[in-house]
Amino acid sequence: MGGISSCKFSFSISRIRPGWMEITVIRTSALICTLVLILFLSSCALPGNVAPVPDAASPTAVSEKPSATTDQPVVTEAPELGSTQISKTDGMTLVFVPTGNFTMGSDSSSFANERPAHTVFLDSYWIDQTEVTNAMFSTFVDQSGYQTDAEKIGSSYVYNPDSGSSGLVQGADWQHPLGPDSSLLDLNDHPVVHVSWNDSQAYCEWAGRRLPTEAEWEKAARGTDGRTFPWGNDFNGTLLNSADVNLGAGRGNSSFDDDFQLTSPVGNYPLGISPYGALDMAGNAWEWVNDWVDEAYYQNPPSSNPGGPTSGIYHVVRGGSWHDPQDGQRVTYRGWASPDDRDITLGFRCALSK
Ligand SMILES: [Ca+2]
Ligand SMILES: [Ca+2]
Repeated sequence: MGGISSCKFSFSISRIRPGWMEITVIRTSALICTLVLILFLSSCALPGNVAPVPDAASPTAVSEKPSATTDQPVVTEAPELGSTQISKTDGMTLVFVPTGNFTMGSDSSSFANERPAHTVFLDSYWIDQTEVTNAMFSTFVDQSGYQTDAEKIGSSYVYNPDSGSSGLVQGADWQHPLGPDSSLLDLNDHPVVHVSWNDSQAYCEWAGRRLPTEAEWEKAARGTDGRTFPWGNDFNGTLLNSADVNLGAGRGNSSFDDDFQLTSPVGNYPLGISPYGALDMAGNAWEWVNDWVDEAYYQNPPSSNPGGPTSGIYHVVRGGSWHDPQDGQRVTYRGWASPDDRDITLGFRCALSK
């Protein structure tokens, strides 16, 4: 696929395209859950902070719940809504998504690839609270010697705020997000970008996790009440990093100021939290999921734990980015890209079955 310049929908920076896909319908006391999660998460891990990498003595993957009386974590036997754990490998906080049905897709979407809405059952799982950061990816590369596709190919797609267009830049990669003269200075807690599906898969495997399926991604973003955005049904440009007044070239939505032109620190918008406590599910970086693209599969998927098509040409990307306006930030919106595609909007998060 081509790069940013060849996208098929006007607001995407990359070859990410809108799609075809499924729906989610959720019901829950989502508002109450969200408020509880906000209070809990704001007391421990989130806003704008990357969870520190624990030392060797730190427990791994401990299911924790906040205590009503002491605010101290209490170990529970069985994880439940609100449970978190911290990866010993990369320090990522994971949030728990309980077993059950949700509604995937949207009958009201103008994009055929999001239709029809259908009920999907998923076993419980964990998903990263935020996108994987540059600091985390640096640890991965330091320990593994991994070289990304952008580094092997020698280029990636970068956005030019002055022109509002994007193009292939020689020497652009995850360590040089704006080109060879740029660096990760002050970007340690921003999502790693310029990473391909191949790179994302390799990271998650190193971390002892895996890429989420498309269904897992959507449930984690949406919960069970069929909402349009992680926080509810109405768009609010202060709850995420999207194409706001800072985007440049008059291309963003001047009604909102989210403080960032490009990526923002992960977890920077705690009020944009999903029903399960995940952040940046809308905006900041696009996120690779494991699934290949296959419209027939989407329109007639297994009703239980769909693992995605067995083969394909493109992989699905979800959630929109700092470069995309409101419509691309919907939880049902589907983009796609080739496994080695990469650009300054593309990142990922991982998931864990148990
Ligand atoms: Ca922005
Ligand atoms: Ca995101």
